[in-house]
Amino acid sequence: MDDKENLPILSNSVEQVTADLHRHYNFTLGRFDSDDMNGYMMTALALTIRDRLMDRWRITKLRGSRHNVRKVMYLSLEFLLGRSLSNAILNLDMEESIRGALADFGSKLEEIESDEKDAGLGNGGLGRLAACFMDSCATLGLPVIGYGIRYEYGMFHQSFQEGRQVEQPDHWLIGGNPWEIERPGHTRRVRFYGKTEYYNNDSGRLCARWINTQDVLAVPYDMPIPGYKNDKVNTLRLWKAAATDEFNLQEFNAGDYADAVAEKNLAEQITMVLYPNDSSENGKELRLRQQYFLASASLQDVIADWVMLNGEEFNDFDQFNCFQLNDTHPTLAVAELMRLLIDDHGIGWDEAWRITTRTMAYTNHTLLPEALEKWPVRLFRELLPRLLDIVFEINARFIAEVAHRWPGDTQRQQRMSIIEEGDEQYVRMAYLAIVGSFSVNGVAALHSQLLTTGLFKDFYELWPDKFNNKTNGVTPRRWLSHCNPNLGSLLNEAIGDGWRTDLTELEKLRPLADDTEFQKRWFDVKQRNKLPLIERVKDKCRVDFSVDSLFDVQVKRIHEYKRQLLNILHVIHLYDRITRGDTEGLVPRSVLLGGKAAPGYALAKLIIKLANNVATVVNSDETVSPWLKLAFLPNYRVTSMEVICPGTDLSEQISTAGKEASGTGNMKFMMNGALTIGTYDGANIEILDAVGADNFFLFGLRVEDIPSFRMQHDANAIIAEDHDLNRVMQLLECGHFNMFEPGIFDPIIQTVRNPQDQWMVAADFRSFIDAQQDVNVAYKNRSRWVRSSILNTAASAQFSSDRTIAEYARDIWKLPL
Ligand code: 26W
Repeated sequence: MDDKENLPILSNSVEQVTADLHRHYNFTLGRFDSDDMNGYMMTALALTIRDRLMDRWRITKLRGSRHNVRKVMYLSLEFLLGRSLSNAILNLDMEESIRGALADFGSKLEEIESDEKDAGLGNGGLGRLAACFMDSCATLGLPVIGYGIRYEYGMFHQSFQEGRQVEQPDHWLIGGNPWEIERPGHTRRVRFYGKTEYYNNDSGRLCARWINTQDVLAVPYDMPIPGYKNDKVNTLRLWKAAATDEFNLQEFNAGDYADAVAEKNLAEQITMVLYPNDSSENGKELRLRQQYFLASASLQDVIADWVMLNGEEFNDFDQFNCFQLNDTHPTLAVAELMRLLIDDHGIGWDEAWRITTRTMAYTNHTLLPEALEKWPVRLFRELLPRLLDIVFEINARFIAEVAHRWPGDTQRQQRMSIIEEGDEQYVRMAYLAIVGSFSVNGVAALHSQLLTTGLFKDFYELWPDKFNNKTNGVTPRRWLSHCNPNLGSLLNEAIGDGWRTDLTELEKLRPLADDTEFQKRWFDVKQRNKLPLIERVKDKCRVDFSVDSLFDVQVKRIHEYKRQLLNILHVIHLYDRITRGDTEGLVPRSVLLGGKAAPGYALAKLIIKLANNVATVVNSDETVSPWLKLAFLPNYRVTSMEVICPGTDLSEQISTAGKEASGTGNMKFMMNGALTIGTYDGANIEILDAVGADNFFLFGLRVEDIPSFRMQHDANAIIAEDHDLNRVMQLLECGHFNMFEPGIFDPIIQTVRNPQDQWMVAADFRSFIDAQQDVNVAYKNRSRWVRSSILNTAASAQFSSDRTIAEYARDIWKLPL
């Protein structure tokens, strides 16, 4: 076996790369001329790089599939990969040879890279985190396999019509995906509907089987995940749904051949589209089907490999396998593993439960009650009858355990039950995940603490040792090396290049923070990084940002708790000051917003409309525009952030305290030298601790202040007493930003004035404005600002996903590093 692991790896010489590029362009793709070259060139280049991944991939797989290697499966409904080309070039260290080869075609690497579509198989933070984790696992050489869904349509494309969001389908696979390898030989069969039948097996034991099912095939497509310059390539396996061949035989026989074939669509619908909700569950059956499809196909895949190596001996399955559940979305894996072990492999309940609860681990990503998944029992029973039996049995045994621990406390039993009772019964997915897992983690210190004192308090009392924190991180390869080459070169000159794999090396910047010469070079890099961002904003928004202004940026999904509205109120306040001639102490600012609203979230969409209307008024007023510009960048995605974060001065992380589980954009900005204006929430707290209060603009209520503040204050009184806020509300209420669209912003005005406003917009306004004033003061003192910027990058090491993954490996996965 060993010599197979040392096959020659293809050469990276310019000559060899040029030859491969020609071969793929002319032969693989059948291109004879150079018209319309770029799209094809991108594919040819991807295939040339993929060739070099293949040997490394095969060897990594070979080593990972030996019977004595413990491995982890990262189960996620979302992997927000963005582009792969530039990442692969960086990780394989191929830039020089590729530039050389492309020169032969008269092509530029940057142009070719821009032809690659984003793989937008995720909504936002949770999906992008999964992608950063995959990069870190490969770079740390850990045997971690990603399992997800190959959505035909990813996150929708956003554009604006009269300032309103318009959604268009994202058919990202059109033109082909050069990275994926279809593996039909590993197809699995996933069952739906039907019913449970009980029977006595040969030894007279009562057994269950799931019969009369309607089956769907799961076909895997593998994407290579290269580690950084370490010859490791991990696998992301994405499942596509396909119809079985025995579909609708009756119709076939009745002569309805065409209709029967058309019915294939029903099966194939499962993987057609990513649900674009990132904070509220809409209870659609198709979503439940997606979840089961992923869980079942992935578990069957792992078990098939296990049986091949170990036969029907599952005793130490848990010693070699661990499943990390990315939020509750893949939680059916708990019940599905029970079903596979019991029904298909003849294992008894107790042993199956021991194995399951030692292999599953669950990560929670949100405290918002409306985002907690629960499925109607009625729907569950129809779609997955055998799984529901198992969930009921898990719950019965669990409730017995609770009753044993707290005798007579029936209220607690009801509170903790996996089944929510009421007019309609529901399965509470988070509770199923907790009961079925040996580890439950939150994604930042505050968030993990709020889980144990709030949402999951009862469970924490029962099993304190299950709960732990793993603060999120982001990959420094994409979010520093790749996206900010200007800063990368400066870092290399100043502290050497060890930071690329060991981000703690950035600490070496600290002594340079006061060096005037170094400050000047740092500032120059930031100014240079603003230029491509200025270009993009001009191209997409028709707004001119000045390179000499402060770049103030908030990009993320649009949600009330993230408070884009508070940001807009600040812009209106600045507009009001400037039009009154009160520019004392101001610095010229360019405010950039970006992000998608869930298509069904009316208020979030209205916030986009408001931002666009305010932008039109602000940008067209000649007295205002030297001081203030506002732009809303359409179709914000991974690739946009790669241009945005290097050029940003000020990062807006202004969620209502206790609502943002972690945030990861905050980390990308910090790493690239932006200062944060933020609330005491999520990972902001850890960023503040790392960088120090002098280098962070903290404002707003804290979680513990909110309940008592609510009792004593109401939004209307706050507005009446705050002169500035009062003027802002007047501008909104008199229709200044919607002259020809009377009343359209009333719902927004009502939320700000609502005494029950959950998001505390009016309550935090004054504190926010004051912190923004501190920003102005700080930015005027260039040396002070640049010093802070350097210190932010210097302190960002702990927000590398390499650190996060090392902690998962050590504490949860028990993988040797
Ligand atoms: C069921 C609908 C749905 C879909 C997605 C509900 C909730 C989600 C996600 C949990 C939302 C999400 O992306 N959460 C974000 O996860 C990031 C990674 O941990 C955190 O940094 C963000 O704070 C958190 O909002």
